[in-house]
Amino acid sequence: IWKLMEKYLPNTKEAIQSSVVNHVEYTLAKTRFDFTLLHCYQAVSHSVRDRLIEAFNDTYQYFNNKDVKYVYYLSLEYLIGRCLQNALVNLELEGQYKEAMLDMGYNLESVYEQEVDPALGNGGLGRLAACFLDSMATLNYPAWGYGLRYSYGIFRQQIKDGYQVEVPDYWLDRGNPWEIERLDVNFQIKFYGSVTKKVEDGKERTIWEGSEIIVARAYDNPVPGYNTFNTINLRLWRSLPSSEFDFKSFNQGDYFKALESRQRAEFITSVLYPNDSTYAGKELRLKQQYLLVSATIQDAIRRFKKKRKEWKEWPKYNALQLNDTHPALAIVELMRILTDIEGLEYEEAWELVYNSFAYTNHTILPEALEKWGVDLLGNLLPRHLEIIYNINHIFLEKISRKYPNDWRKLSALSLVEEGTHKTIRMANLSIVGSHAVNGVAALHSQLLTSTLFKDFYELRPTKFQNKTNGVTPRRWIRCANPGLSALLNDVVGSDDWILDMDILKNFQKIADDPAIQNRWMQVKRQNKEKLYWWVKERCGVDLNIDSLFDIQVKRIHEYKRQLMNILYVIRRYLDIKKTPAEERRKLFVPRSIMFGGKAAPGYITAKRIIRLVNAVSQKVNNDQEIGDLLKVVFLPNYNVSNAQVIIPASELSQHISTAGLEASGTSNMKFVMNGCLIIGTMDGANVEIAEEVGEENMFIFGARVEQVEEQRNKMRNSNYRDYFGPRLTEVCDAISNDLFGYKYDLEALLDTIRNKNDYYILGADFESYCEAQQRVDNLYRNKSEWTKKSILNSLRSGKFSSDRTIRQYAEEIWDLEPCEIPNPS
Ligand code: DL6
Repeated sequence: IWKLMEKYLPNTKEAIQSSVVNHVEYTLAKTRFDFTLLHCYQAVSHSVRDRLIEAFNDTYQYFNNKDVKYVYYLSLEYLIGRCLQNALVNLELEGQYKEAMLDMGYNLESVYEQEVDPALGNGGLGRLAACFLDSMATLNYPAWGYGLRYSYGIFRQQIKDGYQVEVPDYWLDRGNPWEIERLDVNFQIKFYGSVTKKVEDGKERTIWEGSEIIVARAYDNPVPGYNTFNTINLRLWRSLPSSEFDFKSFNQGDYFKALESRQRAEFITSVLYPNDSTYAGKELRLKQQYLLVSATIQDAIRRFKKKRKEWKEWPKYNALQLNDTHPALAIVELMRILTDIEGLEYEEAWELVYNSFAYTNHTILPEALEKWGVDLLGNLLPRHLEIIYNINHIFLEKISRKYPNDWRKLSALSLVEEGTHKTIRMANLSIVGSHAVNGVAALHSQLLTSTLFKDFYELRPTKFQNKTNGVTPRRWIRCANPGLSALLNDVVGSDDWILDMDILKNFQKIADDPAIQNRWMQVKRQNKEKLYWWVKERCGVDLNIDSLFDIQVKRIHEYKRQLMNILYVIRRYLDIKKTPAEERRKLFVPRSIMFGGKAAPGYITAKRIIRLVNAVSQKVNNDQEIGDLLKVVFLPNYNVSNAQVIIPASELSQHISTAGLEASGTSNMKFVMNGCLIIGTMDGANVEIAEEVGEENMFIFGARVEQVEEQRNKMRNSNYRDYFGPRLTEVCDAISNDLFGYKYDLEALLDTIRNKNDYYILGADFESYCEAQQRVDNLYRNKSEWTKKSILNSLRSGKFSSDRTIRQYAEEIWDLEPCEIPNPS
């Protein structure tokens, strides 16, 4: 690829160095004789961005010439992580930059460390969107990502006195060398106001006059594909005041009032809502959603109009994917523009909308299902509410013709939830307005059609699909784990696996080869050393590198059951203490158990779980008797760049949600690719991981989906001491007896599982979890067997590349063809 690029910017060592130095001088206005590491990072990034821009401009020019169909991926969240290394890897220029920088006295790794982690997402959903963009670019699909440029991303987590403290993440304070502000790409966004009807030429027209008008401005972020010249765009919108904004107050001399309303406009994209799996219900959030949706639809329409095609060709040229229901108003916005502004008939417009939209569901947790109050929606977007009512009316008429007098069905399918507080069900709107609906793992998709969306499924079964998630091997192996990457290159004889992870399956016999096993263990050890220093520096804990690195990193949530993990840690601690000193090393494998993840700021129980982990950590790590047999650490501020250090170093990885509640999980896939063994329940994508790598290479435990309700009933009908059994009860008693302090918080935490209230069935699964943990210890003693399984996990993880997922979306939902731009030379 860099050969191809030479026709553009040359990539010799000297050319790279001179482009970096030029940026130091001309972009940063620093002298070449005196600049800091941060300046160096900024100059290197600008130099790489120059190369991206060449590809980026050519890509869209080419797409345009080829008259392609585009997919528009709409997401309120993108957890893209650091850009520099990823761009260099995808451009295949990392080696050249490394050499060029070394020659100038800079270690490229330290330059990477200067980049702040753009964290414009909460967790799995946002990171999935970022992996998808990488795959869309790599597979040459004509795609656009659309999102919001929040000034503040997900908060930075600090741990003070064992509690989570949230610190604002103003990620732009050192500028952002990757983005391109498009001063010429601005769209007006309206809010509030009133709707009137007018008859023109014998035809009724609806006019919505918004009373607050702001502007959405585009910020483009090039996304390079790997092993291709194609570079696509992630376009993020920022809210700004419109030029005529509060012109009146300004003219009347009320300068401050005018400025105040300007600030109100800027406020819309200022902060990402930090909730994962709960819906916010706030007007500002609805404004964010509508801003994304309206600007994106206007942009897509502008692009389509340049083609000078008839409206009926819209679906032939446009696929719009809704990343959950957050951007679902796009359905309504397109209907509004087509009918109110472009003058299409309702049925005609609906056909175009229906055939272009598709919707991905990411959760069945009831608290995450978006429902907007009609009062709020009707006030902010009065015309949209009218259109929703209209869609619902026409839809329900069809339903009542098909199922006369079936009131239950009618009420379940309706877009409107009646009650004292009437709401609009965004999932129902998304389903009705889309030609395809998918879940994100086989089990999840099956649960959607048999429970949450059952009535919709019965109505039109062919609409429902599964698209099991995936993750990009570029970031999660090639960037995060260079040691493993080099090893896989040697095993395969090339780096072809980066684009075709399935070929790794052909090399399974190496799992038994002692020489490979040794190298494999060396790579893992190097990664463990890196994490060792990370932990020492940030947490002040000295880990034993030879201990088993056992890690659970993900958002803190009751259904993910970090609580079960820490209760088991206590169980282990008590057991070690009960064992005579001379027996301990025979019975227990030394373990370093690490937790990481953010709790939503208002989620008290999640915050208490963090408190408990830190309380246990304090007690256990300072217990001289225990030494290095058990260490417990809370890893602060889990984010993408930290994940790139943590995941490759992990040996055991915990994915232990209550069966049926984790839609898919994606970190499970990253861990498996990096040769970690999973201890997990049969939930989400774990089920398919077990199919691929073999159950014998994982530690599966716990109730299956169909047993969960039965377990809940058992709890309701018994005393918790009987239901928990003596081992878990003893753990709870130890906490209650103040072994770890913080009694008030911890008692309240225990109450979430005692008192007939163990919704996430920790009590029911605890014993089988302990047994699975025993199997872990037994296997870890046999280094060769453990390593063999680690190798097999990695070599059999091909299905979980996001390239496979994106191909399926393109072929089975978007009807999209790849379009690779030719060799520029
Ligand atoms: O599909 C990506 C990711 C799944 O892997 C997780 O299992 C699921 O919890 C997560 N869902 C969310 C909830 N968002 N909403 N709505 O982040 O999606």
